[in-house]
Parts: sequence; C-alpha cells; structure tokens
Amino acid sequence: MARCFIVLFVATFVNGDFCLRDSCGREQEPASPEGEGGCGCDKLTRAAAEDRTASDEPAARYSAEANEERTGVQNEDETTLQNQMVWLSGGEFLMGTDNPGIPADGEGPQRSVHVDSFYMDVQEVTNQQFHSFVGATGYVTEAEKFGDTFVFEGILSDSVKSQITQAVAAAPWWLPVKGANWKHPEGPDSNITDRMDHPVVHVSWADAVAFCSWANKRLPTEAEWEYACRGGLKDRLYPWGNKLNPKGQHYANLWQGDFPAHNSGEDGYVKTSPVMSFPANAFGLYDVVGNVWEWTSDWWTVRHTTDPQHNPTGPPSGKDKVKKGGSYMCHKSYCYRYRCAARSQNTPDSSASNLGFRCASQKKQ
Ligand SMILES: *[C@@H]1O[C@H](CO)[C@@H](O)[C@H](O)[C@H]1NC(C)=O
Ligand SMILES: [Ca+2]
Ligand SMILES: [Ca+2]
Repeated sequence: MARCFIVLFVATFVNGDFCLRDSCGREQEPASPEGEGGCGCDKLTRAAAEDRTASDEPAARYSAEANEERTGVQNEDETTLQNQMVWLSGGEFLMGTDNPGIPADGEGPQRSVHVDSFYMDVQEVTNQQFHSFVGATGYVTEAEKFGDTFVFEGILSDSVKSQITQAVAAAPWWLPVKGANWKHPEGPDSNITDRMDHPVVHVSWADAVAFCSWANKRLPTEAEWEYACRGGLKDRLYPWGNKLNPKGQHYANLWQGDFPAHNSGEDGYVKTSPVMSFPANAFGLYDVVGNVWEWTSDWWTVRHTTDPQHNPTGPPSGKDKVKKGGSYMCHKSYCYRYRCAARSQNTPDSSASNLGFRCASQKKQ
C-alpha cells in the first residue's frame, strides 16, 4: 500500500506565506501568523485517506441494533459505561468571531446560527466507555489496523523514541509510533490501566462515529459543539468568559511553559487529565476546551456564509473533518485554539495522542 506519509512534507515560503505540500502533492491550507503551526496536529495526514471515502458504514455496522445480542457488557453498569448527557435548549447564537485568533482557520466571520435542541455528553468519551464498546462489539480501531498512530514526543519513553526514525517535518514533535493505539497510548509498553477515566485517544473520525452509533448517539455538528462550548455566553473567548485564568484558577487542561520543550504542568497535568477535573461551563459541560480535541461531524471549510443558518452541517463533502476545543498541548504561542470559535482539521482516518470526542443526540438516552 502506498502510504505517502506526511513525514515527507516539504515546507516552502512563498510571498511570506508558509505553504505546506505533502508528498501526494496536495496543497495545504496556508498558515496564519499567530499560533500558526499549532500543535501541528492538523498535519497528521494518513495518505491512505485519499483512497477511502469516509462512509457511514461504521454507523450501520456498530449500531445498537446490529449488536443487540452482544450488549451484555453495556448493561452491567450503565452509570459508568454510558456518558451522562445534558439537554441543551436550542436557539440562535453567534458562531465564529470577527476577531479571529487564527484567521487562516476560518474562525470568522461571526454569523447568526440557529440550532435545534439536542443532548450533549457532559464529558469526553473515556477509556472505560470505549473499552465497553470494544468489549460489546469487537470493534478494531483504524490505528490498530494501520499499526501505528501519532504520539507527541514529549510523552514518549526514550526506548520508544530511539526506535523511531521518521518525524513530521513541519511539526517534529509528532512521531508515528508502531503498536501505539487507544489501549497503548505511548506504544506497546504503555497501557491505560490507571487512566480508565481519562479521555480515549488515538481514535479516528470513523472510530468516533462507530462508538456514538453504538451508544445510539451521533457526533455533534460543529455548530452544536460551538453552541455547547459557549454555555450561553455571547461573544466570549472561552466557555467561562474572556479571562484565561480567572482569579488565578485554571479552567482547562492546557499547556503552561514553553512549547514543545517544557510543560510546567501548572494546571496539574502534563498529559491528559481525568475527565471532569476542571470546572464545567454554565451548561454543565466539562473539558469542552482543553484536555483532548474533539471530532465533529462536519467536513472542513474555511469559507462560511453570513446568511442566517438553521442547523448547519458543513459542506457536503471534503478531505478533512473539523475538530474543536484544543488539547493539553495547546499554548497561546503555538496553538491558540482553546477558544470556542477556534477550529482545526484532520483527515478522517487520523489519530493522535491528543484527539478524542464526545457524542450528541436528539433523543434522551
Ligand atoms: C501498566 O503500566 C504500568 C505503569 O507503566 C505498569 O506498572 C503495569 O504493570 C502495566 N500493566 C499491565 C497489565 O501491563
Ligand atoms: Ca496541562
Ligand atoms: Ca476537550
């Protein structure tokens, strides 16, 4: 299989624009000055994505109906296995911003959007919950099929690092680690035994769709996600307001220190944190920004209409899916994306040590 790895990125400067072209010849989105490279996590492309159209196939195959005979595990302890959800009464809100932190990401313009009422998971899907899903369905993630996934260098052991010769040129702190997956987040020698209440990572978009479908849910649209993030506040940067650390308190698991060399862990965590370790927003939602990035159902575009929108679902097709919220790797200097209006993208088959999801639903579960 010809996997033209992102590792082969060639970076060129054209008219001051930082352009990236991968070995498949695809033009990447031009980067913006502030927080430009970000965590570089939008560059974790799997070349095979080109040959595969993201279908709704996992949704059908792993629906609760299709697994009726195998749901024993699910019923053992509903409280820990099923995510709590909150009912969000629909309405009109201002999506995006006219003061974009990263204009090239398509954060603007600010536009009036209506979303219907929906339920949202209060927390990111955890390892425990994903474990239940795999136990009930036998699901195998895309990272397990590919045999590798991207891990941030800063959380890898020296022995794992010493075996890796490739890196992502545009973001050298990302290393493809053989044998790493959701059960072994930093490679075969690592495990999640002590992290069952942490968000699951190394899950692709299709993996997330399959999980939500099994739970009788679905991924949120970008509009729903952002509506949920804002917690009823208008035109604010974060789910809790405009100050990053009100009263000196940390409200999200982000990066303090110098990226990528030194993470001081001032907020208590240098990697993922147990879900709900930081305060909820006014809607009762935890870790909306920070901890791990969250997949949405929308295809990526940086162009948005200012016409009033009703339950927008993004473009009908595309190359990348939208992810929201930033992660424990985000610092203002490199990845100012832990804001509700901020956004980034990955090919649907991408997986990484800072990317997870939560589910939404129209019905009460
Ligand atoms: C999981 O990892 C911990 C810490 O690295 C280790 O002590 C433990 O033995 C591992 N457990 C299993 C089942 O491999
Ligand atoms: Ca942190
Ligand atoms: Ca998050």
